[in-house]
Amino acid sequence: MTTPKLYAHPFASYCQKVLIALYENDIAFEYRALTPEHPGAFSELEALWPLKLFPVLVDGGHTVIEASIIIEHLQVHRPGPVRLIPEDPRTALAARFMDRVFDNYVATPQAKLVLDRLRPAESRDPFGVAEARARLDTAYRWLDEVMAGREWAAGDVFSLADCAAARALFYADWTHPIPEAFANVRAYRRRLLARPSFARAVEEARPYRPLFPLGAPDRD
Ligand SMILES: N[C@@H](CCC(=O)N[C@@H](CS)C(=O)NCC(=O)O)C(=O)O
Repeated sequence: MTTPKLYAHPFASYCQKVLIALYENDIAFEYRALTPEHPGAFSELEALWPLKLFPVLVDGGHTVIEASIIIEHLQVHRPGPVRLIPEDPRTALAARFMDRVFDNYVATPQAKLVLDRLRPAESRDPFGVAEARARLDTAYRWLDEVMAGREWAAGDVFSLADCAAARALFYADWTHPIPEAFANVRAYRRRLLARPSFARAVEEARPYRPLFPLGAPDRD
């Protein structure tokens, strides 16, 4: 069996989602890091996926795109002791739903706030930024109720949804802090930071913190 290749950047939110999955099951891979030390990696990525978004996994004959689909692929082709797509179909459905929640309603508005800062001053979108902040506030409030009775996003077991949640809540709290009143969300974010797979991804990304467009806070 050949070693899969991952095109990714250590500091990128969607890449960390997949790195967590790889680390959870100790899956060996060749890291085609999209960093200046690997000048050819970006043109290889572009040849694989014209949209040039990352992560992309190349595994045998498969070019696998979209972080959630990569994690689904790993479950099928490289299963390990940690089932990130739960065996019980109802729990799997809950995991997939919460995965969508973290990508669509936490990571997406968080990215809006960051990407707006990268625009030329005259092309900024204050209305869209206000909408994104309001969406994050609503998502935090909803999540606080959901997480009141759960250790992990889909219940008792660590899953795809927690891979999505870890980096989404990590960067969302930097960007639009989670209010202290939402103690369940804050405690869940701390649990995620203590999970060895995510702790490793955070450590590997630490040198890149000066790249954070809003200025990284002096904390995890
Ligand atoms: N829906 C994609 C999103 C991937 C994505 O937005 N990746 C970011 C890095 S976290 C990216 O490629 N940014 C570069 C760009 O927008 O040109 C997924 O789930 O993998």
